Amino acid sequence: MTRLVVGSMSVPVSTDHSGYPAFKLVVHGPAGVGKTTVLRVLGALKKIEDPPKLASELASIEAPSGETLFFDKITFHAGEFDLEKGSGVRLHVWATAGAKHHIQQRKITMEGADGIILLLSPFQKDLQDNREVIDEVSAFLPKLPLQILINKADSVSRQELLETTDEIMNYASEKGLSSIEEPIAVSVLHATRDLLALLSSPNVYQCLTIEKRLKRECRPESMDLIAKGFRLVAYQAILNRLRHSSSAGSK
Ligand SMILES: Nc1nc2c(ncn2[C@@H]2O[C@H](COP(=O)(O)OP(=O)(O)O)[C@@H](O)[C@H]2O)c(=O)[nH]1
Ligand SMILES: [Mg+2]
Repeated sequence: MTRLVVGSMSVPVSTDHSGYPAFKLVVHGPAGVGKTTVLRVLGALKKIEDPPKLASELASIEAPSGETLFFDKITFHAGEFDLEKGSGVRLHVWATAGAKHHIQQRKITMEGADGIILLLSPFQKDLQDNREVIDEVSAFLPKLPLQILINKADSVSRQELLETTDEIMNYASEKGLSSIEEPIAVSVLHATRDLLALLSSPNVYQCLTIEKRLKRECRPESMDLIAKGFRLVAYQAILNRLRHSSSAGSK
C-alpha cells in the first residue's frame, strides 16, 4: 500500500510490483477490431513524445497468425493524465483476446479492472459481435468507468457510422452501460498515417524539442482522439478510487 495524493486528497491505494499506485484499464472489443494495434500505436506515440513515461513495452501473447491468444499489456507512467501535483501512478493497459472461444482468457484479463475502453466495430455487419462484447462487459464488469471508441472509421460511410453508433449506444444503455462521453469515432490507421506523415515532413523540426521529442501540441488530431478516450477512462478510474477510498473512511 502507498498513498495517492491528488490536490488536497490523500488516500491509501494498492501498488504494483514496483511499488507504484497502479490502475488497470482493459481494452475489449471484437476480434480484429484493432485492440493490439491501438496499444502498439499508443506505445509508439509515448516513445516519440515522452519515452520515460513508457514504463514497459507492449507484451503480446499471440499465435503466429497475429491473433491474440491471451492478452496484450503495456504500462505507462500516468504523467499525461493531469494528476496535478499528484503522485506518480502507473497505468497497466491490457487488451483482451477477442476471438469468441477465448472467453476464459478474457475473464482472467478483465479481473480487477478499474476502467474499460470498448473498442467496437463500425460495420453494420458486425452488430452482433459488438453486442456480444457489450454483453460480456455488462456481465463481468458492470459498474466501471467506460468509454466507447468506434475504430476503423476510415472504412465506412458517414451514414453507416451513424447507424452503428446509434445501435451501440442503445444496446449499451439497455445493458446498463454508459460511456463517459458520447462514443468517439477513431481510426488507428489514419492516426498512424498522420503521425508518420508528420515525422517525415520537412517541417518536423518545428515540432521537436531539444531532446528531439515530439511536442504535445503537434500531436495529430486523429491520434489525440484515441489518446483522449484512454485519458477519460484513466481519469475517472482514479477519481473513483479516490472517492471510494475516502467514503470508506480512510483519509
Ligand atoms: N482500416 C483499418 N484497419 C485497422 C485499423 N486499426 C487496425 N486495423 C487493422 O485491423 C487488423 C486487426 O488488428 P488487431 O490489432 O490485430 O485486432 P485485435 O484482434 O482487436 O487485436 C490489422 O490488420 C490492423 O492493421 C483502422 O483504424 N482502420
Ligand atoms: Mg489482438
